[in-house]
Amino acid sequence: MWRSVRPVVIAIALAGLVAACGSNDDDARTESTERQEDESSETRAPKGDPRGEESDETASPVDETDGEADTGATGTDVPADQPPLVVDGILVYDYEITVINLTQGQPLSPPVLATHRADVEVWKLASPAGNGVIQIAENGNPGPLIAELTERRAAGELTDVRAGAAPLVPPGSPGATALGSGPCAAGCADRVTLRLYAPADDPRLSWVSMVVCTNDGFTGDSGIELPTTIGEETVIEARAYETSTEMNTENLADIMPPCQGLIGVLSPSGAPGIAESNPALAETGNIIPHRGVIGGVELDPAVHGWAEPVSKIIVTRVG
Ligand SMILES: [Ca+2]
Ligand SMILES: [Ca+2]
Repeated sequence: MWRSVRPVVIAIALAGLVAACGSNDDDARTESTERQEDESSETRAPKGDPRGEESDETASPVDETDGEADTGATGTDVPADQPPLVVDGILVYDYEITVINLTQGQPLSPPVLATHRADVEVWKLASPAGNGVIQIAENGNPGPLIAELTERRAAGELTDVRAGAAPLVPPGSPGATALGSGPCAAGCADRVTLRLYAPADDPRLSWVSMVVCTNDGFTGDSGIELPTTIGEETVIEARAYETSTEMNTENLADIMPPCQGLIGVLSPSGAPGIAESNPALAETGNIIPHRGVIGGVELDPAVHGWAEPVSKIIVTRVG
């Protein structure tokens, strides 16, 4: 059900996802990148978007001496004389970003991405996580973070906000094949490609995705630099972290339900799992490198464990 980038829909859909094991929602599958592009375009850059209905003739004047948007077009089909992209009065670059799950036994929740300037922060290692990041790390729920980032974007703090629509699952896992119902009814992929604008002046990306078969694990990047050369493919790997807000019980009863079906390891007790924070399991701490799956309870290090990195993104500036 992680199929729309619209926050409200996602929040509602996630609740449905929990119960989706028994549903017959034929439409609940990972849709194509094309569909994600179509749907997500509703939420982005409504004004002055050169790719939108308004032409770039409405764009603000650009300091050509500082801009790189119309230069350096080597090894790409972007014309060298392409006009600068200006969104909401800011010179931007256009990026294609593919997020890939590198694990063998962990689904990743639909990733949430935001682009921004270097002085903006979405999350930070060794600092407490905000509620939006916590809701992803504990419950795989992207809605609160999308809402938070969308609000910050409206205030001019962020340049673009995008989200995947389905879990990213290891190739060959049950989630990658037809499950008949749930978020991967027709099979999920290990990757998703999204398009984002980023500020041309020191473009940065932050993103977050839950490592689903954990208590409060996630992967992503915080304020990484994006490449500025058009057409050049850049690969950036990411490790697993935890928000230190939920104890690592490694009990499937405490872990969000899609974990079991997507990976194919069911709770011995038949517990469905839970996609809400449990106060009894709360802990207080900072974002730290994830301590990994220890084993001895219900998560199996041989199945759910991982080697770092757990994810990577492939970034290409396309305009
Ligand atoms: Ca949890
Ligand atoms: Ca923890």
